[in-house]
Amino acid sequence: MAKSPILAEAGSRVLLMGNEAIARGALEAGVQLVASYPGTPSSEVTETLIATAPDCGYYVEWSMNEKVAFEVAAGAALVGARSLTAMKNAGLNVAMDTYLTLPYGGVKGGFVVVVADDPDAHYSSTEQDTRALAMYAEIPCLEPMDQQEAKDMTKEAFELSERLELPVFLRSVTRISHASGDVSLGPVTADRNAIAFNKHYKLPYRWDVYGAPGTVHKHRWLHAQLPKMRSEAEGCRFNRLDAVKGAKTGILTSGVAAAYATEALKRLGLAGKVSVLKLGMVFPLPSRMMETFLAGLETLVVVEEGDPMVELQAGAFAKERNLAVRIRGKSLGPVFESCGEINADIATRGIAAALGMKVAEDAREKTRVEMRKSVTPRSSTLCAGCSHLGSYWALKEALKKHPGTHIVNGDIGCYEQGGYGLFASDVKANDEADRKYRINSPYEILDTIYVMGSGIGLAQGQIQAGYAKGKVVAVAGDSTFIHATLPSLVNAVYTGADITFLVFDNRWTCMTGHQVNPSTGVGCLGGKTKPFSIEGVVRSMGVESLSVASAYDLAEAGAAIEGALAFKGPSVVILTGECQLQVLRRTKKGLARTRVDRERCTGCKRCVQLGCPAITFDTDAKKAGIDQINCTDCGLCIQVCREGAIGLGGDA
Ligand SMILES: Cc1ncc(C[n+]2csc(CCOP(=O)(O)OP(=O)(O)O)c2C)c(N)n1
Repeated sequence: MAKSPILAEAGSRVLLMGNEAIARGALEAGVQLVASYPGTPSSEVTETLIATAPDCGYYVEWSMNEKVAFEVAAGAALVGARSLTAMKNAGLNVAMDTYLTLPYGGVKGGFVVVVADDPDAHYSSTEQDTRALAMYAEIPCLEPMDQQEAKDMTKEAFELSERLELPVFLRSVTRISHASGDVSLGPVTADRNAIAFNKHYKLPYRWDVYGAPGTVHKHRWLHAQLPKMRSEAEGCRFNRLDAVKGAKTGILTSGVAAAYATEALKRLGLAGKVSVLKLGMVFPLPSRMMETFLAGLETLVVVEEGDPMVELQAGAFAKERNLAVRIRGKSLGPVFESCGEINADIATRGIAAALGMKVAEDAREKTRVEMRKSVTPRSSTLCAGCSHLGSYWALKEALKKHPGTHIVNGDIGCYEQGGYGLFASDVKANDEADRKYRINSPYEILDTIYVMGSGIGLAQGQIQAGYAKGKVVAVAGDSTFIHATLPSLVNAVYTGADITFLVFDNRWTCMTGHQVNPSTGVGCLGGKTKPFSIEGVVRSMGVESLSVASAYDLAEAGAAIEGALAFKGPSVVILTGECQLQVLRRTKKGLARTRVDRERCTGCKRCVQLGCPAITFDTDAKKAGIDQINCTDCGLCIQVCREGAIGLGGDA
């Protein structure tokens, strides 16, 4: 098999996805340890480094959550190793406690924290801009404008981290991480930092935030690094000033937005006519460069992806120096929307608006609108034969047996699609009378969804506040169970909360691309791991009502859920059923055998309500059907049909 392009020779130019480019940068830097938790759009950084680990020889793991990952990587840096952790925007929130404290003592080996933000929330619960959190932690923040910079910055981030003895933050975004571009490669080093430990390395009790001379002293040490960081920013080759003599207009831009701004200036005929400062290090700002850039400017347009982080820093900078420049961006004299992501069109319109220029109507926008009309609107669905379909069916049937308005608290994973709501236009918002339990679609069963692990905590608050008009339920997948629900489950047992918690155990971290976790029983480099039992963990926490049922056996799953709902106190049901995509990959099964007997089918659509995308419906003949390519023969629709019209009739 051809060697991965990630391992191509130094000097070659290869097409890499941004996340692969980041991984290559880490290889060129001689990374020694990688610990991450998956999260779109960051996962391929670590997936790539898992694939190259056997060739390049370093330690890599999928950790149980981002806090653990951060700590594993930080621990390695304390003993001198070059280490990297990668996570999505929300992942940083989970790591926050250690993340904000570690800089007080800094690091010895280079430590790079890669965070992939998701402006426009393509795959996330929020659009949060984590650059502000680099500033908050008082560590340097790098932001690549393309895949080449993603590679180069990652490599140099390790060196910067060692010069400053601080973690270095590398902020990517979806359009860098998941887009591909040409990248010229440098050499992959075989050099490795020596591993050693010195309790008083350069400072007394260096790695003990409480150690003498105390926490404030360590904070002071961190502040003392700021001038060094500033001088690094000044010399940073990713900060580029193209000053135009006598220009009254300046464009301040960073990261992927710099690529959009460059395109916008071309479209507006402004290239070479306005001064441009492109930042690759967005915290701290390069003061001298900023002074040179801003001198004589009347208008400054800030083009950036995310919050007005550079803009507000520039505003404070100009104010401090009494500069008369008028700043236009997302906050000060806004010319850009403050939410959603930007692109070259938006950058063009924003710059034009700031400068009072007219932009010709974008023909592509018209085409886009036309194209959208010809696309059938669809919500995303769970996969054909997904075990979550069985779990949701069993849950809704069990809940139907109890009167009242039940609350089903969702969580994050493939099963969050249980709250995607197919028919939002039918819903009368805020109309209490219309708040009926929409039980017919598995895509409308969840009432709350926020972040990983939040469902089981919310459920406890609802019940402890006295909610008594229905049952209170929470659901979470196996990876989410391990990542973020354990303390909450202990809490429920401790307080005796009358909630039912369903664990949808499909053995993989599916939503983010089938990464392994302890319930998979396989390590990230292959090979069996110690058996991990969700059941054993739940039992050890003191949960008295605990059952395990197959999500593919609707009678068994239904009975288990009914038993749990009837129990007074915290109850847990583990619904098992391996992800069918993984089963299919292993078994390489051909066409499905499940068939609908059209004679028997009454067209009642009960099978359609299962929500499986392999079930079709002929609206003229009023008969259900099975898409044999998609169907996995999971058997759920066979159990759902009351007419006995579906069975394993076809040829294998
Ligand atoms: C803090 C945080 N980290 C990572 C993610 C990315 N993410 C979304 S769902 C998920 C886990 C999904 O696995 P599991 O709970 O087993 O459910 P499945 O998708 O397999 O049904 C992850 C890691 C996230 N949304 N938030």
